[in-house]
Amino acid sequence: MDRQYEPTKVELKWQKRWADNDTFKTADPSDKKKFYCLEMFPYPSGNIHMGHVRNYAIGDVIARYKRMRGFDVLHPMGWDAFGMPAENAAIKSGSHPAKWTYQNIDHMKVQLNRLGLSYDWDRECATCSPEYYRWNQWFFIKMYERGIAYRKSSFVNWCSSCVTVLANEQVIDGGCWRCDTQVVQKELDQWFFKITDYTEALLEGCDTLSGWPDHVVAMQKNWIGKSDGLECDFLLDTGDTLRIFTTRADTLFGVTYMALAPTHPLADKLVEDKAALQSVKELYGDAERKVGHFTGHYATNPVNNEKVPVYVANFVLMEYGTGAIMSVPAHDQRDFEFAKEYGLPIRRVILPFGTDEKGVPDPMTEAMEEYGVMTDSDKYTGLPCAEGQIEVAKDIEARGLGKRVINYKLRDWGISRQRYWGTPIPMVYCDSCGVVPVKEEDLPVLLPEDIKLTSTGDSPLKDASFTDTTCPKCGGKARRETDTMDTFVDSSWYFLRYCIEKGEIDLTSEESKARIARWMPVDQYIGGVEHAVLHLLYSRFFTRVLRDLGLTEASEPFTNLLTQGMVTKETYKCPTDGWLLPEEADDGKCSKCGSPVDIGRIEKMSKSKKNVIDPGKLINRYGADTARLFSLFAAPPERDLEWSDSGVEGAYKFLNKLWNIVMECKSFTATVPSNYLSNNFVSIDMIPENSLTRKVHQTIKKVTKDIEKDFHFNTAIAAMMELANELSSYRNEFAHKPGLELPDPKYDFKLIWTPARFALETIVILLAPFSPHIAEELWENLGHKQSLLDVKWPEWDESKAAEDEVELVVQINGKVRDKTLIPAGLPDDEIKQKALALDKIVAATEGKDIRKTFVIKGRLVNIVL
Ligand code: ANZ
Ligand code: ZN
Repeated sequence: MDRQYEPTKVELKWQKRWADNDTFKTADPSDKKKFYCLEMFPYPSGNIHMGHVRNYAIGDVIARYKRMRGFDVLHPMGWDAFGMPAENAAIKSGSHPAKWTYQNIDHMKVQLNRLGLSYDWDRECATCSPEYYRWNQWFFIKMYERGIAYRKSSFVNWCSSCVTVLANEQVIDGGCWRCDTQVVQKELDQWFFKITDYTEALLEGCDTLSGWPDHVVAMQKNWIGKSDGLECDFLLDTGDTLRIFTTRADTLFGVTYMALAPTHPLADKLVEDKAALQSVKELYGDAERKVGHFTGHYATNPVNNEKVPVYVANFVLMEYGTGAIMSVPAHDQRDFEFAKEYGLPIRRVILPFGTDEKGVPDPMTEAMEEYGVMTDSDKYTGLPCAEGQIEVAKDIEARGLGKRVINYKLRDWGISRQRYWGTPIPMVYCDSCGVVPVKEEDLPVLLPEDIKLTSTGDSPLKDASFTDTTCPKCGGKARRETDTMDTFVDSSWYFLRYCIEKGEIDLTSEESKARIARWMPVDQYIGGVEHAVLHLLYSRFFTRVLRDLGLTEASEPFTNLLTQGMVTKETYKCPTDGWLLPEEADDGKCSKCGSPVDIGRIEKMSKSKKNVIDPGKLINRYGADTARLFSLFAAPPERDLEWSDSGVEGAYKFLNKLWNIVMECKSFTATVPSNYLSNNFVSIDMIPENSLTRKVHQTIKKVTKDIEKDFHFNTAIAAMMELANELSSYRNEFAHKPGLELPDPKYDFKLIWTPARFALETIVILLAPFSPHIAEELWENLGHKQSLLDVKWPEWDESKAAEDEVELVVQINGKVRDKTLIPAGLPDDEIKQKALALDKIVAATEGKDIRKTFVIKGRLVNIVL
């Protein structure tokens, strides 16, 4: 190949070679140790973006590295292919969602391959294919048989523009996450998965997730939301009892009103003004606005017999606790805001630890939610909250007015969607038999292809050609369910699908189970933190359900989780014209209106903010190896990565430099013994030791440890860059000088060039997981035939990595006074002696009292006078 580094040429050559040789095919079955490396699969929107590049580059380094470490690696990729955008695009363009989706898949697959990602495409799956969603349906029926899938009428978040139900997290500031339309509550018959059967198991499982980031585990726990509390009865003036749930029994003396969910069974009875009740219902669960309505009735507080007014309020949820609360505005912020709005009294019953009444602000400006000491609470006054809670709860229990209970925030998973492009729910409604599941042998229930989508959004599945069917039980006339499944169902088990090659599969066969048993759980999962709650929780739930169905032995799907940060970039914003492209903000002025532009706010890359970089353009200009290297070098994986043109240039320069050194040195170093020619053909001990070999050992150590410890690729790459620098000064030092001809005959050839060869080969191997194409090309140029993926990862020798001498810095009272070289690895007291014996130090300390001497990491002595 040419002297000049031409990334495109090199990359296409190796991509073809890898494909021709089936290099990334999973070794399966085999008895080596397995490593399952998985990145979250993309929605096939049409083009990959920089977030994908980053996510998949990280995964690819791990997959390649593990393979070089001797593991059988499973590294698959597929498509999260059902969902709304396909439908919307199809409505716009008049084509079919399937066509749109499969075209996008084809295109994105080319883009992913252009990055040189080591996927075994024999495991590819698209969730919209019947062979895939058939299993969604099969799981559904099994879950229905076990009571885990069930139907109930419930209020749902409804977006009238997308014509669909939204999950709570898809409602942002009261609007739809996709189109911002105001979300309303609508009552519908819906299918649910009873994830609450697994609440405790999912919570306990959190404690086994030691390979997950702490904050993600915390988010899982918070979502499950276990709380210990008290259910307590209040007597109403109507004679009914109102049971409430509280986690703060210690605040019972501070109750100034009661509140019911508008959908509470008593609400209809208590509220006369139905229109008022309806208007509270309409804002049910709205986090922004707290509204309510006085029922005209009173309740009696069991601890002090006080009569307090009863309200219906939109912030009280029917799905949690008992659907009714006692309100303590002094100590609950929601209650506080509501009390202010409706002019209700606020009564403090908790004081901060260590203060008395005079020390706290009065009137209160916000609720005091922290624990403290009970006050104004009869015989409990003076008790700390935690203790008081138990005492009050015990007494209420003893009086038969309630019981201590545990509550969870986790709700059952509503999976019905009133959309076309999803998995049909395999159920049939028969007038005589009721709700009947489709027979297993009739699966899959195919999504009809020949349909018309309209922007009015009514599902085309409502058409008779789909709905009319016969009852699986009695054979009579029946109707099919027209809802499709939430696409989170698809992504809750795709990692099991990959354990088996693509095509029609039978997950229940012994062969399939053996494959799943071999590969599960996923050893390393990598994806965006935006999926930290639902996708991961649903996957954990599904894995347990499938375990209970006997398909897998795993309870937890993902042993280790890496959540990578966002890719961000500077933005330009004009006060009148909004976000601008960089070229529209030249010299700080908006090219449209001339106003000064707000330059530099760093935002997540997004089309709407006009700060995206197209990976395709980046690759065309610099190559995939540079794109990968930059996105791995610019920040540690879990942190946000800020785009920088100079960072990309830097990565490109490094690859060029390495290319040039290898091309220059390959011929004359070819005659020296190689450590790697055929995997440790020459023993490492035969390499003469000098400063360069030491640097090589140090680099192997640093790169390996950085990869192993939290995947700190950025510092690993920095170490390789240092080695490249050292290698190039070494070359210059021993070159025949004028014109830098290599090598200078006056030096012992073997002694000088064997270490150089060792360094060249090592750096190329170390680079292989990061920038694999250039690494393979250089490796081949160094005379090797084997793909780097099958070369063993190098080992370092601790003694050869040790510095002979280190520089010791000596400080007096924090100021540097002297420096000296000392042998590496001296014990601290010898280092102290050496420091104190230095002339300058002797002079500076003479006649003074040395109070303390510290030795820090064998490199720094601080003397305190
Ligand atoms: C009185 C009280 C006083 C409360 C106080 C809190 C602080 P967690 O911890 O999240 O479980 N609550 C109970 N049921 C509710 C429902 N259906 N809808 C809305 N809010 C409800 O929250 C439990 C607390 O949330 C309960 O304790 C109750 O308010 C409220 F100083 O009762 B608390
Ligand atoms: Zn029937």
